[in-house]
Amino acid sequence: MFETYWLIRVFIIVARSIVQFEQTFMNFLLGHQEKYNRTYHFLILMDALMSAAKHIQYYYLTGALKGHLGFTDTVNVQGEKVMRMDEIAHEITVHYLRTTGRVIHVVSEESAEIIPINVDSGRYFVYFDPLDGSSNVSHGMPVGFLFGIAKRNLEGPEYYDLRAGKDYIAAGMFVIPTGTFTIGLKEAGTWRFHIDETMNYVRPIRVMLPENSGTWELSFNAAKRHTYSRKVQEWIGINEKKYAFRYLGALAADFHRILSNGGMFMYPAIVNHPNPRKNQPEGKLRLMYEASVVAFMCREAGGHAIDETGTPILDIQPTDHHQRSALYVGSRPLVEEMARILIHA
Ligand code: FDP
Repeated sequence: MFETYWLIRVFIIVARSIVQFEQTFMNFLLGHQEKYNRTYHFLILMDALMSAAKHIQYYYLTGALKGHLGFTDTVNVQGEKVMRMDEIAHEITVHYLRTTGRVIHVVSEESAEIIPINVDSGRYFVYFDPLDGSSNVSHGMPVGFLFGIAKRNLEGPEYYDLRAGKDYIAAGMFVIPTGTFTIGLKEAGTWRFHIDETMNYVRPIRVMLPENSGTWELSFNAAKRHTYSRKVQEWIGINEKKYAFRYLGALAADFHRILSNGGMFMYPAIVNHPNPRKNQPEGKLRLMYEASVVAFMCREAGGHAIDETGTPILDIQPTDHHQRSALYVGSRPLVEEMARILIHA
C-alpha cells in the first residue's frame, strides 16, 4: 500500500515534468472577456482569425512543394492557373470570417471592393492584409497577416465603417511562418503568443516597449533614404549611429522587433525620388490594415505612431478603405522627436 502510494506520486511528478501545459490564447481571451464583462462573440471572431492564420501558415510551409509561392498568375504543369500566395491567403481569411456569422463586412488589401458578409446582423468590421511583405515569400522569409477590428454601433444605426484606429477594439498580427501572434486589446495591453507543437497559440506575454534606449533599433528601407524629405534625411544622418539597424521588408516582422527592443520603424513619404513620377507623398503603407494596426498595438504597449504631418495615426479619419499613409511608429520619445521635426518642417 505504502509502495503503491509512492509509485503513483513519482509517476505524477515525472508526468508533470514531461507534459507542460501552457495557457492558450482562447483561454486567455475567455478570461479577458469575463473580466471586462463582455460577450463571447469576440471569441468566435478570434477563433476564425486564428484558423485562417494557421491555414495560411500551412500553405506557406507546403507552398514550395505544391507550387503555391508564385508571384504572378503562372500556369502549372497541368495547365491550371496557379493562384498567388496572397490571393490564397485572402480566400482563406474570407472563408473563415464568413463562417462566424458575426462579421458585417471585410476590407482586404487583396480586394478593391468591400466584401459584404452579414450586413444586417453582423457585429464586427474586419480590416486585414492577409499577406504583408509579399516580396519575402519566394525567399521563405517572414510575412505578416495584419488585422484591425471595429464593432458595429450597437446603440443605433451604423453610420460609418471607415473607422479611425482609435475606434478599433483590437488589432493584431501573425508572423508567418515563425509562429508568433501579437494582439493589442483596447485599454488592456498588447500581448504576444507563440505557436506550439499542437498548432495552438500559447503562453501570453505582455509586451511593453523598453524605456532603456540601449536596445533600440531603427528600421526603414535604407536604399530609399535619399528620397525622403530633407528634414527626415537630416534626422537619420544625426541619429543612425546611436541605434542598431534592422530591416526585413515585412512590416509585421520589422515591427515585431521594435515592440520587443524599442526604437522606431519608419516608412516616410517619398518626396525626392530622382524620377518624380515615383514619388509617394501620401506614403506607401495602407492606413486601415497596416499603419493603424501597428499604431494600435504600439499604443497599448506604451508607444506612439504618426504620419508625415506629425498627426497621430490613430486619429486619422480615413476617407477611403485603401488609403495610404506615411508611418513612424515605436518608442514614444523617438516618435515625438520626429513629430516635432515634421510639424516644423
Ligand atoms: P510588400 O510591399 O512587400 O507587401 O505593405 C507593404 C510592405 O511590403 C510592408 O510589409 C513592408 O514594410 C514594405 O511594404 C516594404 O516596402 P519596400 O520594399 O519599399 O521596403
